[in-house]
Amino acid sequence: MQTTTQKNIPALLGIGALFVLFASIAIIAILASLPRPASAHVSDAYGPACGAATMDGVINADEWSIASTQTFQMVSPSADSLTATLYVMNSGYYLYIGVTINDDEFTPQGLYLEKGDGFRIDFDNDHSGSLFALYDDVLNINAGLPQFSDRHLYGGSVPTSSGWDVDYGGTSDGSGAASRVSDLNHFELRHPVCSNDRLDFCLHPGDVVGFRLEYLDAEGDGSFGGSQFYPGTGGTAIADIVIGACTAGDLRVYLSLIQK
Ligand SMILES: [Ca+2]
Ligand SMILES: [Ca+2]
Ligand SMILES: [Ca+2]
Ligand SMILES: [Ca+2]
Repeated sequence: MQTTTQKNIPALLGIGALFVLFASIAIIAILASLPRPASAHVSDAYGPACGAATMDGVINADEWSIASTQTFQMVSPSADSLTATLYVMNSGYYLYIGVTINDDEFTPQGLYLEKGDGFRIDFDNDHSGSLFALYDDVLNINAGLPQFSDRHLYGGSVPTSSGWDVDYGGTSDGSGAASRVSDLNHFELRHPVCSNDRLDFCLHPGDVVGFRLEYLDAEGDGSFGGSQFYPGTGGTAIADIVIGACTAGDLRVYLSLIQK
């Protein structure tokens, strides 16, 4: 003869299964509602990596050994694809970016490209998944002088137009240099993680900032050799940088300044 408790077991099991079902649905709903990262692919994420480098236009293997690094083919709508290696790291004060690219010459001045070969780096400051928002940070590093320029999206008639921060009430923050090393063009720059200039991004440890590289190739005769992009050509082709909690690197930067 079954006890009352034994008789209720099937009912209890049914209630338990229903509870598990509803709990699963609730968890799935919560996960679906959480904010998702911007469109970048996980393989296009750099950092966190803590370090600092000397801005002399030479990507020295030792100084960039700690950096987050990838080698890839640039994407070009009109020219043969070049191969680039990107290095990313940060100290407590600066974000450091280095790039080498197998351009066949280093051209400091062109007819269309006033400062010759160079990278334009567009940032998606708020990690929204789209480039070219007003005041988004833009950095340029060129073969010709001045090699480094701190810029921003200023909202001109051409949506992708950038202007110098110093021409719009901002400040020039950071430095960089470029040179020809063996059969590669080397570019390196640094920019404050948070400069307090409204025309720059302000990032903190753990923050993710999106970016896109555009290489503007000046040919040896001064003509325009075309644009090359990474990770892609569109305004939503964006790779990510994760800012590290890098207090030790900051000390190294300040020490080098004190020693000068
Ligand atoms: Ca260097
Ligand atoms: Ca600035
Ligand atoms: Ca800027
Ligand atoms: Ca070139």
